[in-house]
Amino acid sequence: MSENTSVLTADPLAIVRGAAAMSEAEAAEVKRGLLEGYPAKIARKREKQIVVNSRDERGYSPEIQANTRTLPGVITQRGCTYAGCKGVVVGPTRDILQITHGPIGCGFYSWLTRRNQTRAESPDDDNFMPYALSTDLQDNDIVFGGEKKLRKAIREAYDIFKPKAIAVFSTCPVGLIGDDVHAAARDLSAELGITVFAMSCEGYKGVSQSAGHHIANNAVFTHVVGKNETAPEGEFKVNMLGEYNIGGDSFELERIFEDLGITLVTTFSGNSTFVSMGQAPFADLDIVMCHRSINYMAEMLETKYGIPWFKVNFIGAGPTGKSLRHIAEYFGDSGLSDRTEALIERESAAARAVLEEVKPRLEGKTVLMYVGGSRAHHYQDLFRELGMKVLSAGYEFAHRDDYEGRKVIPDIKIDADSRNIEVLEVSPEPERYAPRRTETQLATLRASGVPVDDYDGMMGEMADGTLVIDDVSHYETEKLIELLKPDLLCAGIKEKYVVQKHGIPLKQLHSYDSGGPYAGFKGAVNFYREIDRLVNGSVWGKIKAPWDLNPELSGTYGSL
Ligand code: CFM
Repeated sequence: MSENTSVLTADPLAIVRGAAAMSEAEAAEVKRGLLEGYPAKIARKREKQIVVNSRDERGYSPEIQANTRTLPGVITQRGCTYAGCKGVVVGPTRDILQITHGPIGCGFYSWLTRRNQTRAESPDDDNFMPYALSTDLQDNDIVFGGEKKLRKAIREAYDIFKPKAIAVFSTCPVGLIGDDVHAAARDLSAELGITVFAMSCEGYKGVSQSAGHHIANNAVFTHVVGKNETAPEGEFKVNMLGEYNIGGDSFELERIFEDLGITLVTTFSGNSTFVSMGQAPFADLDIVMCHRSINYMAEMLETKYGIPWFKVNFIGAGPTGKSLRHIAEYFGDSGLSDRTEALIERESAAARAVLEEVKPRLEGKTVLMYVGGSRAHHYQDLFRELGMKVLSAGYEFAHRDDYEGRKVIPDIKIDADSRNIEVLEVSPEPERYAPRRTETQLATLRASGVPVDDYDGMMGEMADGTLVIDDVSHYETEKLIELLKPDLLCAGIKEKYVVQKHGIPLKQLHSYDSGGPYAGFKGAVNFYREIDRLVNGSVWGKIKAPWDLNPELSGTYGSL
């Protein structure tokens, strides 16, 4: 069966991955085209980060270089460590009051820009998400120190909001001037009688936002997880890790879990609270959506409390069904399994009906996807459902394991930049450690295809001949458009308008533009319709790029 099998003869939601639209030789030609515009030194480095996928008989992909510094002068789409810590992992939790210790710009630009939604449940349920609190450091503070100002800010914030917890985020200058944010947090925690914790997540701390994820995982695990002793009710208790409720994705998944009788103890951290994260050790299973940002938490929860985890993907109707079946299999309850099958059948029918309508208009169209650290993978099956071909995909800041699978973790070289980020020493907690499944039970689950404690990475699921690109640069994006002439590009706001000026639609897979949810069955239907509208819109052929109308400025490299 090929990927292009008609909707009339095969189930479009069956997960069948077919051949690539390019041969390996054609992909290698594109790679050469990308590198030839660079000075030799830069081309040598980029060469290791641009890989033609070609799996061996075990399904192993070639090695890709990832999580290394972007070269000076290359325009990257990456973000900073503060962004990964504040904006991504801790940010979506509505009842932790968050203070940015730094100049006002860092707080301002992380203020409601990620579309992570939340829903307070009652008038007593704190929701601080609309606020942006900053110490607004000035030149004077940089010279004489900002710690006093931070202490004052924490007290003032407490007096106004009376929160249960306060988190403090360090920006670049804080690390440079040496403010002891942790001492301030400790003292204020004792003084105010609430949880106050600080993170040394200065923007430059790592090579990208990925370092900020790790720092946030450590802080939340240390200061929040396990701090709420009230056990949640429920038969099938699950934590969902790495789902941040962009465009309402978590709301859609919460609806499905509720329908199935699955208790979501907490999410890290879409639509989450300090209160629910504190209950995480009561769950019997951790499901991991975004491996890159939260795999540290999954491992620590397993080591300390004995909760197994596995990777899920709720993007696409097929993957959603598969992930739900894995959860049902883990719990091994016939009632839950029956409810799961009934829900899949019901909701897949609606997805198939929409596919029958839109697929003939999209079949065979091509897409390039360069997103973050997990979505470039998650969206591939959704495009396959539409009959579209992913020619090339890549992450901005993922690590080799997100590309090649966790099996390569022992081979990853730890460089100075990674050594900068603390790895917490975690051991089983004597009172609370209880392995939820025996080794034999876990082995049985693995044998039936549940990826317990594992993630296979993006490349293993991509066809041979697809071009995998780490930390794609602005120059390369334009060159890829010239060489591959895709029908659609998926990336973020930094790329959006340049790509559209080329007459090619761009769907933002970070913020979802103004759309979503795209997770779950209903989300998949939203995405099918959105992509149909975008790709088949008549406006694109009418666009004339400004650089086609006016001569462009040209320049040469000063040195090679
Ligand atoms: Fe995980 Fe994310 Fe992503 Fe990410 Fe992000 Fe995001 Fe992303 Mo933008 S946590 S790695 S740091 S799935 S903000 S919700 S869309 S780059 S692919």
